[in-house]
Amino acid sequence: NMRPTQEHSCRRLGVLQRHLCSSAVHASAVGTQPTSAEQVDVTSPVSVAYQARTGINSRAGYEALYERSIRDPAGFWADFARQFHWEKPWRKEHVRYNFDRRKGQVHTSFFDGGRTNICYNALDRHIEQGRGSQPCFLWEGNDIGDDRVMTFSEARDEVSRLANWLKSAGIQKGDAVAIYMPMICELPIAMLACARIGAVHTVVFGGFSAESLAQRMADAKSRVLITASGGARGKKQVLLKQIADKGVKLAAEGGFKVQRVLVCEHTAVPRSKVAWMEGRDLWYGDVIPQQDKHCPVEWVDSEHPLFLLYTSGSTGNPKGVVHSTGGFMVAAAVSVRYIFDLQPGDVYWCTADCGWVTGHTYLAYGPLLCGAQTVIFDGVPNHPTPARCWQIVEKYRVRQFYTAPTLVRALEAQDDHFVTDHDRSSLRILGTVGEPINPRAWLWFFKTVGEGRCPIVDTWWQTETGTAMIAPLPGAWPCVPGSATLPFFGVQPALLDDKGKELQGETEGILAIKQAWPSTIRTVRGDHKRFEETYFAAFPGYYFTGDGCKRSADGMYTITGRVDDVINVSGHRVGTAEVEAALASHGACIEAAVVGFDHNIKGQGIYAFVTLHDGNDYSEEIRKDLVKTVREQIGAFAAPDVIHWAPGLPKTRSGKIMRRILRKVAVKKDDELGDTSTLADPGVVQAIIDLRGK
Ligand code: 6R9
Repeated sequence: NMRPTQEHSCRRLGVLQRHLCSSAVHASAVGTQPTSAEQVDVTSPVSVAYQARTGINSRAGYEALYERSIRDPAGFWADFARQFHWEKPWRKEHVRYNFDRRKGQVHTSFFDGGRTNICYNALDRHIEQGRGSQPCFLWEGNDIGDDRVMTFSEARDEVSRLANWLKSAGIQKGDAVAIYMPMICELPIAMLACARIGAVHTVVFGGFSAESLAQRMADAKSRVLITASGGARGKKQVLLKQIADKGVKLAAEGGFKVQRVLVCEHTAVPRSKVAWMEGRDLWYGDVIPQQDKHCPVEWVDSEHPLFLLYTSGSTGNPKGVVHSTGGFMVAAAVSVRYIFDLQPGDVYWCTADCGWVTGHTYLAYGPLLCGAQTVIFDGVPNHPTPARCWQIVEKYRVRQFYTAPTLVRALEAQDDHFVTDHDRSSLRILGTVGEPINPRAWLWFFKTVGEGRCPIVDTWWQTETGTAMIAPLPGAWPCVPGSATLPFFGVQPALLDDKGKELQGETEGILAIKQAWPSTIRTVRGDHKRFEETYFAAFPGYYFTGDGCKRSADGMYTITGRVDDVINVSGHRVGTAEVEAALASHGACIEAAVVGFDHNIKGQGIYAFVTLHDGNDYSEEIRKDLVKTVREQIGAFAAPDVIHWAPGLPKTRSGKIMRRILRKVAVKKDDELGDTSTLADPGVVQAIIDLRGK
């Protein structure tokens, strides 16, 4: 029973919060129940400093602002946009959107008519305001003692040199540039260099395979690739350039030529170890320092694309999600300011890799736009010991720490002394993203890491939404384990039944969004039709999220997980179709069906049922080879945890695989298979069960 903690925090926070805490007791009693069996009845304190700074000190205070953001989005967002530099102002009625396909093309635009540059606003603006000598990047390498600090001025100089080189390599406004790098300062620098000249960056996570890289470069048509010699992950070396070379070769075989590869030397992999193609490859260290450190800013329309980021859905190849400049800029800054109470100069650490959307919005752009110091960690949380994260928190005196539930669970599994040996008194706000957080992990994060002092902001959002959509405001109401609580400004959630009827009050349904927010996905690169079909066809008039969600009687939202065939592995989205396609590309495999299952650390794991061609042995060797194929085609994080041999797959008479049955077989719930009479061959289920563990 966790009541004492709650009362304790109420006592510490005084009269005003006593009122808030009692309403939280109410909230957790009637709604926002943890989804898992572990019932945890605790709420975190609200932040008094936050209340003083934002003037929002209650749910009512939030509601007043929220209502305006829904009623008058143009006026609401304009008030925030004014803190940035706009070369040309936006029109008064700058918000336009259509989410209803029946009324014409789906589209969104914010700050229509305005011209700006996000790199200028993230760097130059601070320098002009006298903050040039303040740090913006705090880089922490894989090995202890390997670190680097960069100021806003130094970052702008480096960004400008790289931007000048990109121009000399023929990159123009609107061109795509692929970035495939470890977590070094040059990664956000490369993103900003693209933005400076109006080029569109497409960062490919360093854990993706050569095939995935090739596919993305070809789809984006990026003639230039920025990469590194390699990287270090704990004791392991990653030969990034070698993978990149293969990616460039595969793209060429598919008909797309990458013309220039700019390679940063990473200490983990020295130059001498890197294969080289003269004329195509260039060392960053040879060419960038020669460039002019002044590069004029390219002013772009608010709707000019800022970046492309590929993400997995339930079908087909990954989609290139397109985000635009102005709306993304304003929403990134406002959300990190209000959800993380981020102030200029704050030391803020988001553990995400820049290869994922969280790294874009909340490691790079958001904190820089707010003038904060953003920690860039190039290592792994358990190297040299599981204390590494807390050493970093202590070393830099981190104020906000934002991570994924999977990392919380992995560190929770270690002895607590790894945490408590280090001073965490600098921490003010903790955050999670990427997947539902189970109440037990939440509680450990809250009590052991945050010493019961720090609100935990559980932020729900997606690559497509660009910025956080449902998240607590840490000064307005207490956080509740496992719940993202209330929608951020401008976000109007709706819970639908499977026919698209909007459900009211306390309920559970499919989460959809009713009106455009500034960082709405604008399109899918090269395929607007697919964009409309994926996100706006299921329920006309709504953006379809793919997530299930509950709403409590007092309006709090709790995400319950995907309702489509997307598996969330350690917060990484993996499409079942992609893994199935990779398995089926193996010569021995006829067919595969992939489902997710609950996994202690990763949240979900990947469970694959595989049928082999006649004449192939169901052997350990083929099993290993199949896993290798997935690693090679997608990346190590998508490798199946289990391969279960299946002489046939359970299909309906129309040939549809019944994953419902396979999900039960995967977790050994053979008595919960339900109705199997519609299967073309009901006998196949027992045959699969008989092969479990074989
Ligand atoms: C930002 C990001 C999006 C999917 C999303 C949902 C899951 C994200 C969550 C969460 C529960 C949270 N998700 N945040 N589920 N609680 N706080 O993760 O983007 O990689 O596109 O994944 O992740 O299922 O639909 P992305």
